[in-house]
Amino acid sequence: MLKKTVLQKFDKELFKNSVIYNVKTLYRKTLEEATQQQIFQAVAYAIKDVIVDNWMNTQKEYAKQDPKTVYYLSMEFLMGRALGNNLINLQAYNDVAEALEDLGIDINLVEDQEPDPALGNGGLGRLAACFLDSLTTMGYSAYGCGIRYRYGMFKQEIRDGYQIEVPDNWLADGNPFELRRPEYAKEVKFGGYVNVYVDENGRNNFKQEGYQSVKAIPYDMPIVGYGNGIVNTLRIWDAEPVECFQLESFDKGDYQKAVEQENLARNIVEVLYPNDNHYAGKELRLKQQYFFISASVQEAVEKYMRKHDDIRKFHEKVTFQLNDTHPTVAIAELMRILMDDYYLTWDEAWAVTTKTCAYTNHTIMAEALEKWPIELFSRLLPRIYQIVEEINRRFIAQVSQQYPGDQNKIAKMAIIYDGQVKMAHLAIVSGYSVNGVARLHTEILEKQELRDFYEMMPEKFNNKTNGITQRRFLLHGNPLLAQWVTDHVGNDWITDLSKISGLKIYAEDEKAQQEFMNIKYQNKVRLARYILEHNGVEVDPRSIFDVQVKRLHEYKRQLLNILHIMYLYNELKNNLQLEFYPRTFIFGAKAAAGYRNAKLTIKLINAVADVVNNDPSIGGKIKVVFIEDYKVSNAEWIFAAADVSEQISTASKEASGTGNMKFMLNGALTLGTMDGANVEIVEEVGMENTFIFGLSSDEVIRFENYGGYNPMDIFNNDPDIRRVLMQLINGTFAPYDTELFRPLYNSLLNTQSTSKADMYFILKDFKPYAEAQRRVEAAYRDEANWAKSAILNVACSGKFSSDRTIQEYVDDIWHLDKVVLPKRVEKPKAK
Ligand code: 7GP
Repeated sequence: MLKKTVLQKFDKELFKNSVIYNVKTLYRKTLEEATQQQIFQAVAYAIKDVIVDNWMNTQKEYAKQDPKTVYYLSMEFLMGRALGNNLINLQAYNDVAEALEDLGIDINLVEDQEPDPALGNGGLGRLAACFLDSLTTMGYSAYGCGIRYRYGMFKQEIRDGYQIEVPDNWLADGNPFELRRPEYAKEVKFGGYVNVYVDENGRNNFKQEGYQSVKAIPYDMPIVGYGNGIVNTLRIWDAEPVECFQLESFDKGDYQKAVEQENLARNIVEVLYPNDNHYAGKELRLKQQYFFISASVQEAVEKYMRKHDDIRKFHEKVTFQLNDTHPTVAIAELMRILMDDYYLTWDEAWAVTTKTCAYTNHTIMAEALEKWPIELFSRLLPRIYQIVEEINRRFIAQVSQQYPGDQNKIAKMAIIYDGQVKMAHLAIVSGYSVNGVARLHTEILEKQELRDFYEMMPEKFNNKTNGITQRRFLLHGNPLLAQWVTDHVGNDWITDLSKISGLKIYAEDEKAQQEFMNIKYQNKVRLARYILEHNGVEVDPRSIFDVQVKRLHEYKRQLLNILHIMYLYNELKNNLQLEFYPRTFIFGAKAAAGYRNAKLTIKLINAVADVVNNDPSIGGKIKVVFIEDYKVSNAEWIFAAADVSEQISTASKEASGTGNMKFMLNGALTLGTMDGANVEIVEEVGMENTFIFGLSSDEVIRFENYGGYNPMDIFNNDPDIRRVLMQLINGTFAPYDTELFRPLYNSLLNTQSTSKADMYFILKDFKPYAEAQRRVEAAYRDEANWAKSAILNVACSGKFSSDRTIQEYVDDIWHLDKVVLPKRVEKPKAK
């Protein structure tokens, strides 16, 4: 590649030459001959060249300053496309766009060639990606550690209204931004048994024998900080067989083992489990967890020991953040390495481990709690299991001492109980911090879900309300609004979102209101074009864009939304003269492949869309659109175009939500329940600039504790609701199969043997929701007032930057050192 780099002063000609050069050396083509994909690759390599310089420089500076480092351990990193984001953070987006234009290339088309690295399901994985952006922009030393899945989150196609899962071969054209680092490969061992040998010093040596192993190979992806020259690393591990298949093994009688090892390596990183907020208990999933954790922890320890000599002080330079319980085996793996490889005593190893590991909880949904059967856990990870048993034994002794004679405490708090290893308990007992992701969520953890632990160790508990990066979700996703914000308050908001509050004084300014609404309109036109291209549905950008995009889950209540649309349609049909402001209801959601009711809800949305969109009698007043394959890249456009943000989960169930914040930042008004971070959004922007409805979390929890409520009472007494429910089973939306939606009907009304009727209080909240929707319509008719509220939403979104969240993690949990790169002096050029 070309030698001279650094975009600090962007050299347009150099960049153009670099692209042309890359197309030539990579593909033996000229720009005119190259495909769009090849041009994307050439541009990406030109940018990578710049990034790598900054990357090396950053790592050199880290080596010098030796700052404390956080390892963010996560099964998921939902990064989204890198090219545009990297250009934004290099402050080179406009320059590069211009340079490409000179070459006759549209930067949007180039960006559109990049597959979304979808190594995550939803909120938890996207949060990890936002955190890496903030950590780097704020100058903290950080590694993201995860898995390089060959297949990320499946691509969703809608055929005949049904979701079809298509494999996401995101690496098909190669990933130009990554670097393979075979020199840091690690061996990870599975199975076998543990033998104890007494060594010459009289110490017990534990050795895992008869195991199978896999070689973990790291691939590094650069994380570019905004405007500061800092580049951190996302390290994702690929698996390879320890040795190539050798005929030799056959002779040794190890043929079977060689085949098995080869298969293990092939399978382990094959695919991301597509479950959000749900635990499936698959053996391969536990293998994935230990695979990337063992490799990451080994590397963290080795890296530390390359510069320090006392492993007992590991925690002074390193901290591990466990992104939910998925990486919790890190606790036992660190204990193992400290004791078995560095000969620390149990107490010494425990002292280090309990000051290194911290745990974030992301859900209270019971079905998401990880509990591994002992049989499986101990067979796969024999040495790790021994260590967990010992942690458990000591912890139980402690509980018995603190609560003498209270067997119930032990039953509720033990790490190993009922034949299962409870990962959340292990994380809480062995870590120094336990945090929830929004104030309400943390309160529920303390008072309900984790109450016993909170009572025993209150000092560990803390809240860290989630956040999002404004660099991707405003600066990149909504350039028009970003420019408008900058025109009014300057550009400090890009790295300090609290500055966006300067917009407040424009909320009542007529000119500002018009400009704002005009930008929103243009973004709606952009989305309408996308919808026409991808869905073949025409939508009117002058209608209210009412949007619910997130994973499909019963607790998120997309069903409430679509039932309400059915109700509105009935109202309109009853009275075609009804005053009705045209509305476009937009959905986007993937359902876990095995989640029947979720998939059926997608079908229902599409079935309703079919009828409503094609009924000329309602004059296009209601449109329903299901956007196929909701993902980070189209999300950026969707948030920018939304008027109404649907955040309608059953109160107490959504730990935080982060989409709610992205909508707010883009000036959509929240229609929601008092759940998760919605509570804090309302607190920031004021109730009057939101539409809040429904049961409170206390009310929901009270109902749950008293065995639910009876939805039949509502069904019997409310003809509107009854009509909508009957339409689920009388063929209104499925004339060819009247029974199609019966399972949804049953979930609301029938006390099936397995679950309670209407567990998520959809019928209970239905009328309050409809009433809130009427308020939305009335408010939208008053355009000036709507614009005021929308501007205030943008202006009050400062709290929800992930920069704020990260600073709180740093101050209260991690205690990292801030790194500042020395100003680089441009050397005078020799003549
Ligand atoms: C999600 C929560 O559902 C969401 O409310 C929150 O904003 C997000 O984490 C980030 O904290 N949880 C998951 O995605 C998930 O799978 C189970 O949690 C482990």
